[in-house]
Amino acid sequence: MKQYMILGFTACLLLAVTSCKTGNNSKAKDTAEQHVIVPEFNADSAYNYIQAQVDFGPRVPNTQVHVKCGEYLANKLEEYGAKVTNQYADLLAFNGTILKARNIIGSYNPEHKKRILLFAHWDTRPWSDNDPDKKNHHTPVLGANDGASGAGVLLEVARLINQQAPALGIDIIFFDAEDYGAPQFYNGNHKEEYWCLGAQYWARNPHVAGYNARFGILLDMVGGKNATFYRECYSEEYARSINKKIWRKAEELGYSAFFIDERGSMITDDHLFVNRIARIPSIDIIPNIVGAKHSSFGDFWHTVNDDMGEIDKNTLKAVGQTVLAVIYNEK
Ligand code: AHN
Ligand code: ZN
Repeated sequence: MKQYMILGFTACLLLAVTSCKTGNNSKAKDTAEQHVIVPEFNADSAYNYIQAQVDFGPRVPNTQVHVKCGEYLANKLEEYGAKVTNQYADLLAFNGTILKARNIIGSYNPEHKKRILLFAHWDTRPWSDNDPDKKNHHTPVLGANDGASGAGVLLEVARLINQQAPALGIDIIFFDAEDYGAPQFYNGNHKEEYWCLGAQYWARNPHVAGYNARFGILLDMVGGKNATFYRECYSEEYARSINKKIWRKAEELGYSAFFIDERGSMITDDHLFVNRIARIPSIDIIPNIVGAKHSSFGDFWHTVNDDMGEIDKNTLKAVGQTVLAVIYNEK
């Protein structure tokens, strides 16, 4: 009897200790969840990655400059500890041209089942066909904002992930041949599907069989002066909760002047094909400039003025820091 009493007492004590321990643990976990350490996005660093791409010249597919810049981007991802996969493909453009395309994929923690996909296009447009001056229409776009900005911000994200890993696996994809859609001066038949050729190729042929991610974020033209980002409408259709997460985080961080929590327009962009073909809920951070004269993306768009003068470090910081905060807060 006495033995049983001692046994019972010990069991209670053990239970008390165990439950007490659990209590402490979950409290510690709660606190940890509230105070995830998010790295500081360095806008000077992102700016330099943009400058480096622009310094090559226009990154138009089937040119030497394009090949060289592709090497630069892949090497940087590798330098920052990503497992790099190059996807080479011959893609058919609207006019019958075969584009020697290269999607560049950098994976962090590739074995992890829970993943986030971050992407941007890295090619630039062969024509400044939205330039107010017709004589510029056949000049390639330099693409400081339209091309280099997204890749520049993501290279900075890569540098930071290499220093401190987030809880989830991350894939950074630089898509090629986004900006080879038929120019405004083209009179032949063409379809919307001639934009975003690299993303379409990857969505049909992911670098890992059966690839999936919790969500995707596309960064397109994220470096402009006085940029405002509205919730893009395909993103709302396919991934409203991700839009919500990002715009809420931006507000929390004090970036409401950049991230306007209202619906914008519907843009055919790389994320549309990642949503429709790869079925990964993905959103597009893309400018919507109210009152711009020549384009809702801003008056630099597809003109000879898309140069470093268009880039503002404050915009890079707002976008980069928001994206970082979102990915480091995923569990
Ligand atoms: C269209 O204009 C149909 N889509 C915009 C996609 C784009 C072009 N992003 C950058 N350049
Ligand atoms: Zn473009």
